[in-house]
Amino acid sequence: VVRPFNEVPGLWKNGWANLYNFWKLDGFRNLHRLTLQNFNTFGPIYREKIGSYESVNIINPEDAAILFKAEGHYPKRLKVEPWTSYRDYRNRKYGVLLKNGEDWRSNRVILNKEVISLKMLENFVPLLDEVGQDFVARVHKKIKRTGQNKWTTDLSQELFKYALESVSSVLYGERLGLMLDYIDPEAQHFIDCITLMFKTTSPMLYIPPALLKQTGSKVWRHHVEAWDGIFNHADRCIQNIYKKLHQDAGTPKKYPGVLASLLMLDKLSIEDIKASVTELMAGGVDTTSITLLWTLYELARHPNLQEELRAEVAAARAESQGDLLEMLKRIPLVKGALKETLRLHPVAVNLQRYIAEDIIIQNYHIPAGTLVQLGLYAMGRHPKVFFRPEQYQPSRWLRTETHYFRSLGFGFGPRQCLGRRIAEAEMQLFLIHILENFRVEKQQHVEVKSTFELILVPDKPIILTLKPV
Ligand code: HEM
Ligand code: 2DC
Repeated sequence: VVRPFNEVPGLWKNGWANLYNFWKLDGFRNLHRLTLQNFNTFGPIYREKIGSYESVNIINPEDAAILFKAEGHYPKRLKVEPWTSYRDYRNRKYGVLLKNGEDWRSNRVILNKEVISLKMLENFVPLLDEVGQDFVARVHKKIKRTGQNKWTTDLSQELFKYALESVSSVLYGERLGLMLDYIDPEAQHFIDCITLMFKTTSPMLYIPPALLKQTGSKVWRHHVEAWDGIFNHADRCIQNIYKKLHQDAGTPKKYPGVLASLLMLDKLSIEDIKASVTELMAGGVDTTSITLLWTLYELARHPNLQEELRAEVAAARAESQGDLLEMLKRIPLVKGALKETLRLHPVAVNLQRYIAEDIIIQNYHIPAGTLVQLGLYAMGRHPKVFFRPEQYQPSRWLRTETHYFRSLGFGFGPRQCLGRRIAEAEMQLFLIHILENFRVEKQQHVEVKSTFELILVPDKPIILTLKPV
């Protein structure tokens, strides 16, 4: 017999007391570990209330399947209030990230064709490959300058620039020039603003921003400054393309980028286009760069695996005879490595939906409208879901063991990550170029863990050494 919602285990009766405890445990930075602990305490389903943020949390792939079957026609995630508040405050439109209902769907359908359809990969890959080549050239130059035939560094800043250059080249069809020695201080400021925006979001997740605004809090002020920086720079990039499009009318010969395509298509209002392109630009920096940094870290810790990947890439290069799209079809282990990175170091600690209909999970009745969260970080490390979860093993994704609702790093269904194809191609091409050119080594034995800053980021700098192969 099905048990009622009120019997779901967990701490959900006193949200404000829970918020206080959460704060004492430094929960703002440990959300992923606290979630793991909660699953250990309460089992595969628990109910939670922190401040005014109420949720049901699940961990099993089979339960994830039930959740996503109940997401309805207009899948809705947790509303990240600091983000919507900023837009309301500055009178800016929501893009696809923050829209809901029919407004979201109609925008998303049009954006899907230009951003996530497989057809567009043909256009994106040559642009992204060029950025990858420039990254490699830049590293070779750095290595020369050290005079030691190697370069030891914290690559995160370089990867931020690589990611911004990549996503910009796809969005605008032209290069920003971030792989050069001199970089535009405005672009650097944009990068810093994104990091600050994420960092200032997490402390406000559980406290209504209206409250923070009233108290004139420092976090809210910094959050506003960060988004201002993001929007100002994106506005300039967008204006620049908009003007050019008017100057040289007529149909362009080569692919003009996502923004120009959307403008020419003329199906979304300019304000809607601007809002979503800004989100794509901002969403495309820390996500892929940090995933790549974790991947390099894992490759440095597993030299044999690194050689295996290098061999796969070499074979794929030879067999595809210059056809990059063909080459990307021949690197299953590289793709497995990226899945493995997202399993152990997911960008998003959880996926969540307000369910559209009643469901039964773990024999508990959960009413429509409830916020249900799948603990992605917890699932990736659960021994009942993944055999020897602590081991970084890209080959597990090639084997026949079930992958059913286990590879969810980009979310699921019509509301999944809009930047997924860009992110995947960008990361695969990066790894191809790195593996063809450098051996990646780590310095000493340092164990790096994750910190929650809305997305999961390394808790200390990752120092790596690159040597020409
Ligand atoms: C949404 C992960 C890169 C733009 C999401 C979601 C996840 C995610 C988990 C929520 C999906 C859901 O609720 O089902 C990632 C990961 C990335 C990545 C792991 C890289 C490793 C990117 C990039 C862009 C981007 C490069 C932009 C080019 C977006 C946008 C949404 C989104 C706009 C909101 C889509 C909507 O609400 O309709 N991403 N992302 N992401 N991501 Fe990404
Ligand atoms: C963070 O409890 C933890 O892709 C919260 O590219 C629930 C939550 C809600 C929304 C998630 C967020 C978490 C993590 C970061 C995500 C975000 C939705 C989109 C965003 C997953 C899991 C991200 C990084 C986007 C960011 C786009 C940019 C314009 C801000």
